[in-house]
Amino acid sequence: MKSRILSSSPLSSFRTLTTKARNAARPLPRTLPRRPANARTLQVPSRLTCRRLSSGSRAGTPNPANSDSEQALDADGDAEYAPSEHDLRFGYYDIILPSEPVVWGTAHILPRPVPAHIPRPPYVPEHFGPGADEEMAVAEEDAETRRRKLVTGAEEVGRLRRAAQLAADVLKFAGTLVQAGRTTDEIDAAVHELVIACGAYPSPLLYKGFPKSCCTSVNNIVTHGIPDDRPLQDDDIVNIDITVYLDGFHGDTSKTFVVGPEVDDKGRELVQITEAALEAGIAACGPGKPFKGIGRAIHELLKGKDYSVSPQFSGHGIGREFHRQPWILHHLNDEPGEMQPGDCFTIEPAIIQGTDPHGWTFPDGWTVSTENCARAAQAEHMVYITDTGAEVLTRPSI
Ligand SMILES: [Co+2]
Repeated sequence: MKSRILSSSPLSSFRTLTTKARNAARPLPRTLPRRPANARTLQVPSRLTCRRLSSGSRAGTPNPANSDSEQALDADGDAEYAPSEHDLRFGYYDIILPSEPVVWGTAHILPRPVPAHIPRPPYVPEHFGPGADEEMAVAEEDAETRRRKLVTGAEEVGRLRRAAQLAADVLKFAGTLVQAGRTTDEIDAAVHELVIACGAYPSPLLYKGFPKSCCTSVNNIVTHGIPDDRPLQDDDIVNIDITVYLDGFHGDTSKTFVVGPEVDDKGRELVQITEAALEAGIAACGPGKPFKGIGRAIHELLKGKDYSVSPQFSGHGIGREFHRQPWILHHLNDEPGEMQPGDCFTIEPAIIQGTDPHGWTFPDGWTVSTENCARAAQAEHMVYITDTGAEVLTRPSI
């Protein structure tokens, strides 16, 4: 087991205790960001600090205080490190941490341009592109647009279906791009091009300021990872979350991909149980069925297993709005409400290794990691309630 020491930053001692340190430092932003004067101090969640200190005090593990010692390095600059049983609990994988130096927000990331003829959802300004700055305030959806609404009538349902189908097909395409050595930003660029070529708008782009056209969440990232220049590795898992806005409707779906042959059994099992959790949630859907049945079904599936479901993120109603009621909780809950024909919503459980589902948000304001750096996977489909059952709109057609 090798652990590469990257720098003498405050995080380097933590890195030496990860089961597998990153092979390369995350890249610096292309342009120098503005950041607050106190931006040099990264707030590492307390649990990480605890783990770092307690692990370091055990025999056989490196002492964080010595982690920058040259003596620990071999000819390649790698440090030999035998992981403890505690560290192996979640398997072998890279832990994704915020880029260094720490950058607050996403103002330094330029959005890819979208041709003027592509209709934008209402939250996106009519004109944007390179050179746009913070003054390009993004209009937030108001409470009215978040109301629960039904999608009925052949015309509307047809549009909803086409948006969902496009999202599914784009996700499938994105999956074919997942391979070691390719960066998530390259995947984002290809997704962006395809969505536009299909006459649609990539919904995440500038949604509340999100700077990319899809979300890519690697290993310990629970959700909302921002595509970047880190090359995927053979032992990564990566969730790609695609949403498109086509003909006035959003289509939203995601899946976690196993990047290469080096992904360990624990990673593969996590991906499988996440798919199973999504299917369990779908099976609980139908006209007259309670929304809380979705959370119960996922709870039953995970009961007694060493996994937990993130209570931090919910599924959502979808249609002309990206996110609206009903909010779909994936954990055990007692929310009122029943599904009715015309309801369309996502189910998108994020499943986490171990029994601690706490997450923390990176300084970019979007990326959410597990607090203890356990891996997380997510899978998402759009479900449409008909008179007789529940239809999944985001199965790929090709
Ligand atoms: Co969603």
